[in-house]
Amino acid sequence: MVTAYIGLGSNLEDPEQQIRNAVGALKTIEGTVMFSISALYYSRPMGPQDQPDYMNAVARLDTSLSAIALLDALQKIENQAGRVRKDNRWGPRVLDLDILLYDNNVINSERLVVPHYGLKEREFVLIPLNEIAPELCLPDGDSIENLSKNIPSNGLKFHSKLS
Ligand code: PH2
Ligand code: MG
Ligand code: MG
Repeated sequence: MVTAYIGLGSNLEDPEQQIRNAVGALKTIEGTVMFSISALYYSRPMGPQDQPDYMNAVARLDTSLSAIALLDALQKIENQAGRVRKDNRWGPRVLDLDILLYDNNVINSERLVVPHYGLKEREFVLIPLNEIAPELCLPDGDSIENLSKNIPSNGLKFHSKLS
């Protein structure tokens, strides 16, 4: 089994419900158990500002799937939520499920880059990740606790617990 951390995000079509539905869907991925899930957090959009605020969370999955098989499963859940893939980098989306970490693996393939390239700069990833895995270190040795302590605040707000 591998431990993977997944970033969840939504800013369209009832984001809180989207994240709750996605959590339910993550639990049904074959060969995978959800070990933990952070609280829900509101965050201001990173990127274009003319889009709604986001709801974000981070989940820990323990999985026997390869990284690419896990990516396929996550994209299937995004598609089932009605996600339309267009060329809108950092634009609004119904559901975004990103592989943040896959054990200590470093992956640089065309479809998948792990650790997620934005992990260290994103308050809406580091704070929920630190909530569920404060002892975690990245493959390069940086500690999540230190990174989350030092991340500039961009108004991330606790919304509610999920379970
Ligand atoms: N995701 C994006 C772009 N901007 N901003 C916030 N606050 N949260 C996100 O999850 C997010 C974003 C594209 O994936
Ligand atoms: Mg993303
Ligand atoms: Mg994504």
